[in-house]
Amino acid sequence: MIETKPNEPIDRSVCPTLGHAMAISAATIDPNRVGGLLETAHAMLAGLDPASEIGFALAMGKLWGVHLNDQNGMKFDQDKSFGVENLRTAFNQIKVLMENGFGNNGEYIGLDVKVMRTEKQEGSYKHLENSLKIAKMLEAKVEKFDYEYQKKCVEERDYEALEMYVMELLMQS
Ligand SMILES: [Mn+2]
Repeated sequence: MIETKPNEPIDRSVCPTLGHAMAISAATIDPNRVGGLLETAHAMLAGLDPASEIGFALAMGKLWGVHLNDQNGMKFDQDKSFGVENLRTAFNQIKVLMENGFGNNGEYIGLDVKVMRTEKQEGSYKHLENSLKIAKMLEAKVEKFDYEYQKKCVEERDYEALEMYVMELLMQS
């Protein structure tokens, strides 16, 4: 299982995206034994949308693991709490995972998050609690998502209405 990453262990990588992982898989003697693991921040550091990476690998039958977290721009690999920087992207990741029944066959989702350096000792597990809480809140949002309305918006090419629907879904309690 290849966890793709564009920037480490040195400042460039031969396997930065899930597309690269698929290519390496195809070149092995037993491609069935090779799959990918997508980490949110790693996709963002490659300039990609993590939800699209997840969807791509799912379509290829190659998404074997997921590490959810968040990332503020093109900096070091921050491993921030899931959803705290890019809420809609976090929603899109949960949405595509749920739509494809990820986990139904024993696949797992990890929270690859780390405590902020200056957090006091007593708060040093909050990043885990917060990430799980946000993931569950976004699951509830996906369960409320109106797919019929999405279909109607796409048919009518009313993409602004669809954008606003998603934003209102996320911002309303
Ligand atoms: Mn990871």
